[in-house]
Amino acid sequence: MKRILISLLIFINIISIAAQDRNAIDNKTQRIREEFQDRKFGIFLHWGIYSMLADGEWVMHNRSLDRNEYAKLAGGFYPSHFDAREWTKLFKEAGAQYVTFTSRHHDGFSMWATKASPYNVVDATPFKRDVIGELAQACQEQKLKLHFYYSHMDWQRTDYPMGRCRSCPHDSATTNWETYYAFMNKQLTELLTNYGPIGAIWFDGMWDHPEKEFDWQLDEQYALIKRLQPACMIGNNHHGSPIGVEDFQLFEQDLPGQNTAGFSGDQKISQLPLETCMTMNNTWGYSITDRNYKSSEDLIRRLVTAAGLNANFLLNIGPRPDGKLPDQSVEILKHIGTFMKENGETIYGTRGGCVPPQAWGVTTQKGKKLYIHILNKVENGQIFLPLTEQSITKVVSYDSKAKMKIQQEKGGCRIFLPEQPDLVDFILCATLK
Ligand code: FHN
Repeated sequence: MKRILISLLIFINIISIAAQDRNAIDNKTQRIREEFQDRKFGIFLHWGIYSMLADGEWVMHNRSLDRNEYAKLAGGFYPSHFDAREWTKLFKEAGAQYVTFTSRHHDGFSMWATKASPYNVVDATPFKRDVIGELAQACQEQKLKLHFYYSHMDWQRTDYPMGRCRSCPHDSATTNWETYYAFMNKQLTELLTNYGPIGAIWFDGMWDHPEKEFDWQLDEQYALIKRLQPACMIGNNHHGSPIGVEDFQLFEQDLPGQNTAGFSGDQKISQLPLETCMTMNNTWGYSITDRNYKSSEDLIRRLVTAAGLNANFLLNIGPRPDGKLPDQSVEILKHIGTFMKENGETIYGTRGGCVPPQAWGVTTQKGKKLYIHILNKVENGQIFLPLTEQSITKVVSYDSKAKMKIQQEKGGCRIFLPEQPDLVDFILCATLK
């Protein structure tokens, strides 16, 4: 009997240690996700040999280019001005906290020294430098987290099972999911083994096979990522609600809740961290004709609105084929940097405030501090904050610290504003009771 009791106790002990371990993993995942949310602002980079054609990253598909001819571009890729340190210094000064880089886009060209295929920046170009290696080093120096974009779809490989995008077709007899899947996993293993701690893998392209029955074997692939780097988050731009162990939810060209660009589909906003990615102009990869840049003010307001909606803002740049960033992008980054230097406290580490978005703007919150971002013109010199569970004791201008007159009313608090300054974001700081 005594022996049975002892065995039982040992068994219970093992179970509770296992449960503690599971909690420990959960707590760690929670912390990693929160740290990601705290970072708020990242830079997306779409760079590959497509930049040489200066017509966006879809040029191979859009012009139905022959895969073998397109591949020859690699032989001329020599971005003589590429300087990862210069890039990351600029990103840091702009207030970004992480960088998401296209390790391999849909054209199938890899921007690192992969052994899984010779079609890469080291083996197939005269440049011969490991772009990702240099970027990883520069990000570490600037304490910027590095995320990798990775395309599930591939227009170059003849083993990729073609889906909807059929502009660069290959003989379907060569399709081989097993070799293609093994290739992707080999590449992911390299990316997560050779370049230090990686913040996230950002998948894209799964929508090439909209049919539900197409099996991407995501569970196994996601498990591989977590095995190699447990702290690496997984996001997937499949234009749907998060699946499996995905750590964050992505929105393309729209803030959560919007669907102006048509990529949000019917996805519901989940409890996971959210991230909106957006272009500065209309294209992700470098385009020589696309001068349709949003203004810095517009982009700052979008960044702030994303924060108010509890989402990170991932702002894209398409570097030129010579390795420089487009002048317009550099200018925009400088403006954002000035704004973030002065007002970053009201963005970093905050969450969407207890007052939901209003016609005049949004709120962000850190503990008892509620930051009120007035982004639009207020007509009658006052704003109303609907508050049911909390009340406000004091409101000051974030900038001048001048005290605002407030009036408690049924269902919230009214704030009387001074003449609205001509600012991209007029910020007030309220103290919650
Ligand atoms: O096709 C891509 C596109 O080139 C770009 O990478 C964007 C970024 O979100 N995602 C895809 C379209 O959903």
